[in-house]
Amino acid sequence: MHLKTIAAFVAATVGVQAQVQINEIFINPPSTDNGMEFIEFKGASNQSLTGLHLLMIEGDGASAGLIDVALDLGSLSLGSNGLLLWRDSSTVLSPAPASGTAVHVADFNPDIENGSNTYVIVSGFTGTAGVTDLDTNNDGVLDLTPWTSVVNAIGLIENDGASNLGYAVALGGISYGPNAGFNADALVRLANDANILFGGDVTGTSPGSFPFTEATTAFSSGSNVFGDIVGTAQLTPGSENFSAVPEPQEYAAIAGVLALGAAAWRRRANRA
Ligand SMILES: [Ca+2]
Ligand SMILES: [Ca+2]
Ligand SMILES: [Ca+2]
Ligand SMILES: [Ca+2]
Repeated sequence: MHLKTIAAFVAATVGVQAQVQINEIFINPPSTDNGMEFIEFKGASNQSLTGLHLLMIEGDGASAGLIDVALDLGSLSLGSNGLLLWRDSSTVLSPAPASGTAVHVADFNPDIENGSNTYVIVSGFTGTAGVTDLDTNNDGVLDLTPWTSVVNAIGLIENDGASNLGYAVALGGISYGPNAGFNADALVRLANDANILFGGDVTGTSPGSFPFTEATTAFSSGSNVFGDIVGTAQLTPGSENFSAVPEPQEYAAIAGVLALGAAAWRRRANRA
């Protein structure tokens, strides 16, 4: 096959939609949800979301597996900067979305549910929100998959001790929690590592800003802590997320610098 043909074949097979991610979600704003909840999507510049839905799958107790919400993304596109912000109100936001971001305003009805939930982008969805139960026996394993393919998935599992199920990992995504200290108000993919889902509690009132407040915020794939970003990291509805490095890696980097310094000192000492 000619190289150009291979490239076209790969593009057609993979599809640009494979790149769309749930980049940030404000699940549980302080006080009332209205005017503050949002979901941010990230992908290619001006990418069409034709054929895609965002599903919110219940993870709590006897309702586990129920598709609570199915947002039809089909008429939407990402902005020139690859971001789409779906928010529930047109009120002012601070910080304001980036100029290249596509902004879609439509209330979440119901509001984005707090608690254990899986958020997944699928193509070819054929289920019914409020009706279709994907986990008929509530064992954490999906029994139905009424879609053609899964594009992206994240999940939050809360720490209330009751039955809390998540489906994100089984769908190829990442799951956050449970965290012993708190249930995250918001989830953010780090700008410097999209495989790290950062979560924490935030403070603030409409129109923002919404800085993270927890000193013990952790990420999904381990017990790493980001205490040093508290006070600087905040939600970025419609603009690029913040970057952060988990503290164990910072310690490793510091240890590396110290080792280099010690080696240099030894070299100097040896010359003396
Ligand atoms: Ca909410
Ligand atoms: Ca099941
Ligand atoms: Ca069920
Ligand atoms: Ca953002």
